[in-house]
Amino acid sequence: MSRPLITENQVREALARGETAIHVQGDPIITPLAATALTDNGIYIVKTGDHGGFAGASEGRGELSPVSVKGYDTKFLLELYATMQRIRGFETAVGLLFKQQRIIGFAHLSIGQEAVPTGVCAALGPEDYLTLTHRGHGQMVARGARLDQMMAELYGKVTGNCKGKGGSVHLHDFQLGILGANGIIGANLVITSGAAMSAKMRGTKQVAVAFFGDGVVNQGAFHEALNIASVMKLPILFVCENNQYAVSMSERDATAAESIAARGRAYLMPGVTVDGQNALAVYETTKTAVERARRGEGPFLIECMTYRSRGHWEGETTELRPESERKQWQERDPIQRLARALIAANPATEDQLRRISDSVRDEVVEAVRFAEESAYPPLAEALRDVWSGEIAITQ
Ligand SMILES: Cc1ncc(C[n+]2csc(CCOP(=O)(O)OP(=O)(O)O)c2C)c(N)n1
Ligand SMILES: [Mg+2]
Repeated sequence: MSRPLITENQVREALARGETAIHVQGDPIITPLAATALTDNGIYIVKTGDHGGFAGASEGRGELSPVSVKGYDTKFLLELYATMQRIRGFETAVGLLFKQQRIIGFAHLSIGQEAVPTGVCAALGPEDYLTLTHRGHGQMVARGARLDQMMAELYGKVTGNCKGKGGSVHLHDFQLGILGANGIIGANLVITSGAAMSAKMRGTKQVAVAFFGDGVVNQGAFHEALNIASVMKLPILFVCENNQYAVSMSERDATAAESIAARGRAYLMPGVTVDGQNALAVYETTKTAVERARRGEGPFLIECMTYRSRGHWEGETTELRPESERKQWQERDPIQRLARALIAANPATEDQLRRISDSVRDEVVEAVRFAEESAYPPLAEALRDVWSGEIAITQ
């Protein structure tokens, strides 16, 4: 097959149509003038063959895929819907409680990104491992963690996951295989490689999943983790929640790559971009990646295109992202998209969906009550379970 040619004219035409990518089949020849125009205007070349072939994969970055509920069990679909609502309900409450200073410290919310952890966790088995980011509430909830324990941790109460001493960025649940959220971005990737290596050595068929943000992919830890995973064919899934910003730095301005998925392919593993506002697309790709890893065929990188609707952290007062962009992504709300598909194809009624949201609201209210009524850890416990020498504490 002859290689496609990309000329400067094609780039100008794509630009005039307001497109951000040119799709080609195979490996293109790019003329020097076209190369300059691509770089100057931030237009990507997307090789369709690279992305195709995997369930759920989308052709370009930021493009929506149809939310098609046909062929799925209704119970499964309603579970996905309930999980996304549970994440949204929990985090909406956290945002309010933060404003009221009931919760202090840091809280990074993932409102708008719920389809990613929901789709990923639906494809995992109970024995699998996960490591989470600083924006990890959704990942905890999607895995089935207790809302009351999480809320208590955010309140700094003794009934929390870290006995009130870790807060939002140190959530974990070993019984659910959640090896921990991590405040050091990128650090969880190498920990996940270790977990996957252990599973491989023990022959357990477990898979380890590392969630990470787009802000991680230019760090050494990212490259170390991908390289060793590929060299040793580790059963690991690298799941990028590409919400397009690291604090206020746009991913396009920070990363010299056609896509983050391409970084996976550079390390000789499949790298696929998925519509991260579609829980079913995320689920399908994850399922393929999990099956492949369990067969011993090694790692997989899934780049989920999404957007956070809040600031980097609660308490951030500036908003540097364009209003039009925020509005565009609000219209791609993953919960609304699934709700519309469920109602249109008829496996659920509006009433049924409302009952689910009501019951989630009750769960969140109960979690807040639990946290409010729990005690703070006693002073004598302050240095227990933490990295410290023996120091006597006096009141
Ligand atoms: C090693 C390290 N460098 C810098 C920081 C400060 N920091 C915290 S979150 C963040 C941005 C992370 O962006 P991204 O990975 O895209 O995740 P997102 O916040 O968008 O979910 C930075 C730079 C950190 N926690 N760790
Ligand atoms: Mg980000």
